[in-house]
Amino acid sequence: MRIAVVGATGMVGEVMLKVLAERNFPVTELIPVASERSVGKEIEYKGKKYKVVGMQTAVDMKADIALFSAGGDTSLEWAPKFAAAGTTVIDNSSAWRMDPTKKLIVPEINATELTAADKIIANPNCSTIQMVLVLAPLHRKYNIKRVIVSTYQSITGTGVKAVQQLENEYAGVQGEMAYKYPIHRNAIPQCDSFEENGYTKEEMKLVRETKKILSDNTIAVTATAVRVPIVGGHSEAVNVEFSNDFDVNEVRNILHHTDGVVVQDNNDTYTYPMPMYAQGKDDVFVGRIRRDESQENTLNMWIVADNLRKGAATNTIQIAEYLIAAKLV
Ligand code: A2P
Ligand code: 11C
Repeated sequence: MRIAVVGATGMVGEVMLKVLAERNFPVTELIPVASERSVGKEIEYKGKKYKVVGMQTAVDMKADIALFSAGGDTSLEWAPKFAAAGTTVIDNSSAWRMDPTKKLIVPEINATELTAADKIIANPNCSTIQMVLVLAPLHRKYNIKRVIVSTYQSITGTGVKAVQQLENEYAGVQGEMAYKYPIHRNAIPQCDSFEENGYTKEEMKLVRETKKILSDNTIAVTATAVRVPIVGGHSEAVNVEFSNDFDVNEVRNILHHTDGVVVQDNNDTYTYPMPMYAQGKDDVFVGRIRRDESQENTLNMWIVADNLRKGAATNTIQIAEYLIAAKLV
């Protein structure tokens, strides 16, 4: 497979290169792509150096698959050009996710929706992916009525400039601010900009993308997304109300048998997921699984994942792996 990585010099792009190498993805030719600023710059893949090319050059090279993580505007402008050249685009930005003509894929849940006609495929938002991976098997079994999620999101979701801001604050150095406020010793109840309804874009992604991925508009979702001074991954406190009653041990057992999910749930041994330990891993970790005693048929969980891995690069590459396995590229 001839693979273009669009945004190869960025935070997610770098993780994509790492994950492609780790998974021994069948790359016959790697095409690292970034903005004109980076053309000619060298990146390393499996010990070999590759020169970054610009967008038009990459379109003309007609790769089999292009993995995009270069921001929404770049995707809106360039994904159709790659697709027109015959390249299948898997896009990690928010540009195409809610477009009814595009599929929004978490491979363990809905990859079978894909066909060879899907030339631009959307990868969901990081905080949505980790939540729906846990919700999907529970929805099938107990039918979800409502989800209330509160997130504790890693600064890596904002990008390199946020990591730099935190490091500057640790060192007591003045520098450029990624956020309006200090993030060290803080929790900022705003991820991304606000929408008209008073919610942030990140909160509304959790609402809208969940319904689309689970193919069920009847699921009610409400979210509060908070940025915390953490680098390893996103954490989520998730409260789920089902139509049907459940047994907590059966829930653990279902999740234990769910691909991509690891249950870490034992109070006696203080075992529960934490971003420090999820960092660098491809799984979604779930723990603190307990009945909500304030309401019927309702469950509380704590879900953690590396937002740059399963939340972004890994999920994108798993979609590409599915396309190859299903002979759709
Ligand atoms: P560049 O390094 O040349 O700016 P991050 O999310 O970590 O900021 O990374 C964004 C990625 O998207 C980088 O690889 C960046 O390349 C790339 N990128 C940003 N703007 C464009 C653009 N207009 N065309 C192509 N790539 C872009
Ligand atoms: C964050 N979820 O943590 C964002 C980053 O729609 O792909 C990714 C934004 C997106 O701030």
